[in-house]
Amino acid sequence: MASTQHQPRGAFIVFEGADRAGKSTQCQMLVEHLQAAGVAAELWRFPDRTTAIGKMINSYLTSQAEIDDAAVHLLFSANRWEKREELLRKLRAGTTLVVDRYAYSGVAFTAAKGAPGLDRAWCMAPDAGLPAPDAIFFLNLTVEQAAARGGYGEERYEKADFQRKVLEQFQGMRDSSWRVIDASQSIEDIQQQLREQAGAVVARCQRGGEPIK
Ligand code: DGP
Ligand code: NA
Ligand code: NA
Repeated sequence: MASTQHQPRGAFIVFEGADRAGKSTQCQMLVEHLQAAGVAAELWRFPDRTTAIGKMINSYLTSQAEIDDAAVHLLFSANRWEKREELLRKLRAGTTLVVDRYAYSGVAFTAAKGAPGLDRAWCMAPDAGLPAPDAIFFLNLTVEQAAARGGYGEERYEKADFQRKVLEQFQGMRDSSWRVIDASQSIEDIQQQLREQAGAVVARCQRGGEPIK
């Protein structure tokens, strides 16, 4: 009888949400928790501003450069594509990756601009074929709650009106597989839920996850 042997591998765990939802804090805490529990785990983030493409993206986000909306969208996508092989290599070698933003931010932030022709379908196209996460945690926070956390920063997208549109895009995109976390809870309560849920995903992949595609 044919049976599929699934190799043990690392889990690919993605965090999404609007700015100021607490993703970076929670990702950091989760990775430290996993590592302390003996799990090989790394914290990744997109955009990865350290690459040549990432430096262009950083110039754009900090308003040192103006880049056409479509062109910069493709740069954000290219920044994920250029990390694809390393990402697959790590997962197959058994390392769990906790990733602060991925292609869903890519779609939400460009589609939120409402630029002619750059609808959600157009935005999704360049990311088609990137590895699919094992779990997507969406840290859900209203713009009012986010703003009450001490305000947005200085970067290009960090404005309440724009963040509201980004949230609408996320709501329109998310499906039942997304794990929605109420990000207005305390840091500790959120982390507790993440540890339970992410821990189960990591264990499943360690036992032999579906081959990552
Ligand atoms: P962060 O380093 O997570 O704060 O992200 C920087 C900003 O860039 C943030 O406002 C979200 C936005 N962003 C992240 N990924 C993408 C993407 O793929 N495309 C676009 N247009 N914006 C993105
Ligand atoms: Na930011
Ligand atoms: Na962040």
